[in-house]
Amino acid sequence: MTSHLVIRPSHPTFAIVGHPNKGKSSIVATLAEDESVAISPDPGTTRIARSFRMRIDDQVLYELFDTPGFQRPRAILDWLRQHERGADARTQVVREFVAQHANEDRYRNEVELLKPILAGAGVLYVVDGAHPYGAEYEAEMEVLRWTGQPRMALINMIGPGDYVEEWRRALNQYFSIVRIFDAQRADFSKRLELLRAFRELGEGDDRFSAALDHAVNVLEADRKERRRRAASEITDLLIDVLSWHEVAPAPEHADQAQLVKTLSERLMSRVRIREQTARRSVQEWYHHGALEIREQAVDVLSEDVFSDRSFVVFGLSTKQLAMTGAATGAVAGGVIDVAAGGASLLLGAGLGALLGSMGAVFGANRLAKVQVFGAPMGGMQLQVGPITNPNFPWVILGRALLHHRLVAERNHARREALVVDAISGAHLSDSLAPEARKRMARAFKRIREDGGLSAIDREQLCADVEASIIVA
Ligand SMILES: Nc1nc2c(ncn2[C@@H]2O[C@H](COP(=O)(O)OP(=O)(O)OP(=O)(O)O)[C@@H](O)[C@H]2O)c(=O)[nH]1
Ligand SMILES: [Mg+2]
Repeated sequence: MTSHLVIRPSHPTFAIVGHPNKGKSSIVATLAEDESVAISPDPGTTRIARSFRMRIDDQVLYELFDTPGFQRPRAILDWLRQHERGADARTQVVREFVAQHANEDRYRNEVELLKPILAGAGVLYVVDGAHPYGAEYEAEMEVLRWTGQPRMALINMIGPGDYVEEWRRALNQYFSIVRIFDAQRADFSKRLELLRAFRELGEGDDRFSAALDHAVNVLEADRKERRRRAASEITDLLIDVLSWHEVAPAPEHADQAQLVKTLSERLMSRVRIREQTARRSVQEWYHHGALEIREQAVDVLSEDVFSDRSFVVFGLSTKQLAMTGAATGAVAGGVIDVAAGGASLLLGAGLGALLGSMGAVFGANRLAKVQVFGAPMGGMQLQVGPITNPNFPWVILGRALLHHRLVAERNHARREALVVDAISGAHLSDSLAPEARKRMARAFKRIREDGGLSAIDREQLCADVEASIIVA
């Protein structure tokens, strides 16, 4: 029964249609992973039909048309019935309706939403299962039946009510496939499920189902690829922030405490910026480039990376650290531990006086190594960094993993800022096997000592980071 299908583009196309304000655009945003789709509580937000293509690597997997809601379904249906000349001519009559009313403001919405359907798009009719069914929807469903295009109904749930069963009874009269799909909460697996259901809309058209199978395969492979890239980005972030240091000339008469402070701040600022850059990359891969992370007292992701709270929430526990340290010798030997946090200070000539002011200079965290040495051209140099606090890399890793998880799970229909509380952040220790933890601790130590990692060690660290990413 494919004779009524208009010649399709090489990828499947769907028109998302329905009553105003029922989540049509939200479904488009979710399925196309597009944060630019206009969504709002005001009915009539979408005013013209607009196409959104789901692309991976410049390959279009499918195309969705966001459309305005029905305005005068009864009036159209009356018109169609008046012009009826047999079931075989119904699609043609719809076409005539569009041709004759293309420039009429009265039917602007209907003309807009019918155009992509008449051009061959499958119909996805969206209703709100949280609100009761009403006879006013019948005209919409009947008009859609007249188009003769394959049709599926999606029950979205906007709010707490549950009228799914009555909706099902009504929708089954008009649609061969009826599915519940939560526009805002549907995760990746729910989206794939829906794409698999779309296959049935092809009604035996092999090219159509093959294209959707292909889309599912590409999306699954891409999901893994994003995870791999995230792991690689997080690995480079760790290597950067653990190897960096700041150096400045330190003349005998200089205010060295002030100099340490300045260099520390410079180093910390670079770390913060680097973390932001990593986050932005991850968000872009998940098509969440504009996602905002809201500053809130309870929001651990907007918590400063150097705050005590970050260390408690994201770092390893003292016991885990001690075990890790014992395994690698990371905190043992040769250095003076100034603070309980594990800072190690190598005191250079003339720096003894600094010891007393360290607390003020580094705040509560006492993070980095401070050294003074002779500059190649004579005189002294002061170096702050690399950051030696043993918990610091775990804090960076914990924050990056939580950020990744929230972004990967984030549905594109949701527009409010990403707000996270500490409770939702799974602690690092949950996702790291002890062996991996020891291996990573050794890598962190090597980065700090050697200023980087060999290709092979980097690969191992990257694999350990990837394994610790919780799959969304
Ligand atoms: N809680 C909740 N709200 C939703 C859901 N889907 C949509 N909304 C909200 O409902 C409102 C309308 O959503 P849109 O996606 O703009 O609806 P639309 O059907 O495209 O609306 P028009 O373009 O105006 O016809 C927005 O405020 C959405 O955030 C959902 O699954 N759950
Ligand atoms: Mg809309």
